[in-house]
Amino acid sequence: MTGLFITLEGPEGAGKSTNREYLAERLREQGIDVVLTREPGGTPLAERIRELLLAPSDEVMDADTELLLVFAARAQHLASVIRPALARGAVVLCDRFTDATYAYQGGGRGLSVERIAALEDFVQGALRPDLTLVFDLPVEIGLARATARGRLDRFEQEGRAFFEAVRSTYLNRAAAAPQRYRLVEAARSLDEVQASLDAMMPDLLQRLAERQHG
Ligand code: T5A
Repeated sequence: MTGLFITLEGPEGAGKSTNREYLAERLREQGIDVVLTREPGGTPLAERIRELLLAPSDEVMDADTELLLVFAARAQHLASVIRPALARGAVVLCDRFTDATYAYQGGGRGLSVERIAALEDFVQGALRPDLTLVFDLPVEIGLARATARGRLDRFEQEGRAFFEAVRSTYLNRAAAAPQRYRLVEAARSLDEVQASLDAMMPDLLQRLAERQHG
């Protein structure tokens, strides 16, 4: 694998999608092959699983069903998009990945870390992101941004305690492995957030060069 796998994480409305586009532009300016993708989703089949996960429904989805659907979509995404892109040397910028499973199904739903880790090993083998940007902001600001956009999906209909647990899971994971995670203070203006992403660019380029030249 000569590419670089970068994931963007954080609660609802943190600005992951907006800044994923921005980072992709900055990298493409340098002539880098960039693949933009997202989870759950990223392939036609995985996007169908996304619809099942996000659509509000009268039938309560069991937490284990949710966990297995997330990893089923991920298996397809890895096989069809992520692994081939990394093999040809691209930078993969992925909006959410397995940290979201630890945050939402672990922190939010209360499933055990061991159960998630077992599926992570089964589906991903040794593959983990090279770098994870955690967009952090107070829950009420993120929910206000998501709400301003319109109809809420199944996750966005959860209560505040759920999102506080999501946020603290992200922060704890980032604190436990500082070499892999970078915290981005996402409550600031978009210009300020993007200036902090610009400041990370030399590190990203160096990591990619090291990967490609051994
Ligand atoms: N999920 C996912 C799991 O439960 N387990 C898993 O394993 C995975 C992979 C996916 C859902 O699936 C769950 C988690 C999620 O609930 P999603 O739509 O992909 O849903 O994720 P969301 O976080 O809901 O996406 P959002 O679009 O709400 O959040 P983003 O991408 O963080 O935010 P973005 O960029 O779309 O911005 C939201 C709004 O805020 C504005 C933007 O213009 C936009 O209007 N904004 C700012 N405004 C002011 N200042 C800034 N700095 C701003 N940055 C963005």
